[in-house]
Amino acid sequence: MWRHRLGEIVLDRTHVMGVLNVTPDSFSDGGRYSAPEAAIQRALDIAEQGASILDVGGESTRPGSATVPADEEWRRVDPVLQSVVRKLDIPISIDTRKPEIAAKALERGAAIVNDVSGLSDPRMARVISRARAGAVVMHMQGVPMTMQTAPQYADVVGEIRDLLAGRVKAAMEDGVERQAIAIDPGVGFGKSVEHNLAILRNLDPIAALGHPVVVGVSRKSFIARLGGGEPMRDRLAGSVAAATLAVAHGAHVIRAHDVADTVRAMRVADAILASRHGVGEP
Ligand code: HH2
Repeated sequence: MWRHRLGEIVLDRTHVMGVLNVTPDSFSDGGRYSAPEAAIQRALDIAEQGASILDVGGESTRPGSATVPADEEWRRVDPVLQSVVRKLDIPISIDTRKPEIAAKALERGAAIVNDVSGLSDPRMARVISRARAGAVVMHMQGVPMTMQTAPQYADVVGEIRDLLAGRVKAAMEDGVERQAIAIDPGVGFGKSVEHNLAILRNLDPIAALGHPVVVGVSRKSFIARLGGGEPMRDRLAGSVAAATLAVAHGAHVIRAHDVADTVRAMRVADAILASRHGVGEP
């Protein structure tokens, strides 16, 4: 169970978190949903296609990106939050690193804070605890502007696990409830292709921390690096392959752009995993 400001998500199947970037420059859908009407229609489509969470973001964190001033970030996400909050029956997560954006989004009706910096601003955990919101605590090495320059780890999975465990402990000391905290290894955030592969085939120690595990692989550049260098629109198959293996190793929530297809794929993955002790197996 993952508790958030408006209820809870039961982890009896794999959930899909649908991505809505209200940014001019996100790596895969930048500029498509900058107009509020387009963003609002996209939000409704994401819910209709079976997502369990709508993830709204107003700042790109793609490699090489710079931070966006808070007033600009709020100007992007506020119209979407205002219009969709009452129309959706799924919780909204706000994808932000800024406590002031998180606080205002929660006031508007968001239920979860998705922080790719892993609550690195000490004020963020207090914003979450005060609102009794859910949280995604993600691992990132460095900052987006430079994180892909030369990521280094002696033991990538162990270091991610230890950092996440520390951030979770600190958040709980600031009053965030244990059941409200999901964790995310941060695929592609200060990681080489080899680091991403190590995470996806060995997610189990991170899942063993006992929190819901969110994984975002959708359309990321490592998918194209491993495939045939395919453009953004052709990365669904590779994204689903990576998501499926993440689920087999303990992921509970898959963050995805292609919601309908990812939901369908996860139903099949769930059915196979649920039958693990079935016919033909000792
Ligand atoms: N990845 C991105 C953004 N937010 N949040 C979580 N919890 N996990 C992720 O893997 C993750 C995330 C990057 O993808 P996207 O939002 O499509 O791009 P951009 O940062 O350019 O807006």
